[in-house]
Amino acid sequence: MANRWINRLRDRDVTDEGVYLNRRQIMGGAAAGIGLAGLGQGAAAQEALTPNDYEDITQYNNYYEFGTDKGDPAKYAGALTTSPWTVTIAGMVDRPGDYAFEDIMKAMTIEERIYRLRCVEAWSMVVPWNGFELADLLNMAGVQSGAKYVAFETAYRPEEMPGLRFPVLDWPYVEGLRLDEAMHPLTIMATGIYGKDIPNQNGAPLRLVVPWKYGFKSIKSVVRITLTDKQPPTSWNKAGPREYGFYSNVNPEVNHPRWSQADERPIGGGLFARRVPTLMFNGYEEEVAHLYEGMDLTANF
Ligand SMILES: Nc1nc2c(c(=O)[nH]1)N[C@H]1C(S)=C(S)[C@@H](COP(=O)(O)O)O[C@H]1N2
Ligand SMILES: [Mo]
Repeated sequence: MANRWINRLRDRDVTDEGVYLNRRQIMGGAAAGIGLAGLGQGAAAQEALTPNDYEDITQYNNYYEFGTDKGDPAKYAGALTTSPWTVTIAGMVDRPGDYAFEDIMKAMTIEERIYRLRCVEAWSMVVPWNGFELADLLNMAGVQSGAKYVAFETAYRPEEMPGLRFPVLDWPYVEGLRLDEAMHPLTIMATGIYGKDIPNQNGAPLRLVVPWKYGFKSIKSVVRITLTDKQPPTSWNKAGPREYGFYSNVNPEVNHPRWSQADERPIGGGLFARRVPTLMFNGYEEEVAHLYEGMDLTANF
């Protein structure tokens, strides 16, 4: 299954890939292109991933604070003021406080990670993110021993976010991870795409990316991170608890109550693009399956 996926991605337009490889050479040492070299099949699969076009990644978005159509975020998210930006780190940490985005960037190592993004709506993309490991940020704040979960919150700006007028979700958008998921080396805070600052519609100036979970876990434009000993509420789970669980790991064997999760539609493949099989943990099974050992993934969906 993994091979079919890789081959299909390689069949895509080589022009964009050529431009991209060229850019990677320009970026030199900063662009390793491989998140976890040497971690077996997952890393091998990742090396072979061909990213979607910049166009696809930045014009087809989910960011409901700016509207529910896929084109709305690109149209309206420009209104979001992303500088200055402060991330409040609170709860069970040794060094709580308001961290300026620039200070975070100075302290972090920016890497490139080419990850699959699989939306719960059954479409997918491959995105070349730039960002840093969330673990590095959490360690900077000093996680206390009793902490078990990490809660995240998106900016709440009614004057800049037209979508907040509609009660689609209980705003602000909130998400959460178990601490071991948050500390996993695949989990990043993305600050760029294709080597440029991340566009507003993709979650500027920094957004979570958890590649083995459905896209809605990857919360955008984060203003608050709270370490806690209780499982935090999450926006989609509050909106539809039977449809969206806390874990929301990509799993082709656990269907959404209203549609199959066995396969997906890669964005950028054109109108008649074939669907491709969805991979367990979105292709990151080797890296993350151990986090869920002994858990019933149907009950903990
Ligand atoms: N704050 C916020 N974060 C969000 C969303 C949102 O509506 N609001 N949508 C989520 C969903 S459903 C997906 S699939 C991804 C999409 O990320 P992208 O637009 O960068 O592809 O962002 C996630 N993060
Ligand atoms: Mo999504």
